[in-house]
Amino acid sequence: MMRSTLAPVLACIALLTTPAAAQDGTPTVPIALSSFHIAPATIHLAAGRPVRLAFTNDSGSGHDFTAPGFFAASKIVAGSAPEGEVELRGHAATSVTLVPTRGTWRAHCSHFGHKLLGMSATIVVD
Ligand SMILES: [Cu+2]
Repeated sequence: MMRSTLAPVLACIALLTTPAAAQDGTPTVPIALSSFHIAPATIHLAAGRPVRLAFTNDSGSGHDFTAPGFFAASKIVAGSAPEGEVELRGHAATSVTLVPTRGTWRAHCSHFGHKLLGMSATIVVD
């Protein structure tokens, strides 16, 4: 458990301190969380191709991007999504680089009531 929780943290620090990760040719897909919206509502990814999901929280309150099926089916290369969730404090940003598997998954913010207020998205990998 120690290894699986520490390694992504170290990878995340490396991403934050060096711009190299953004220059390695891996395409970046921005995903913006706000109160109460996830944009884009449909996230289209290419199966088997590494992609950097760049999450931003454009609001002052906390939100998360919860997609356990999607993250479980993906090979995470950098960053982390513990228990299928990327948590962002207000105005925070983080990224997860992964290789997605073909399929269609639901994503939402698991904060109380936020999904009902509109914080859901669909991830289409083909
Ligand atoms: Cu939320």
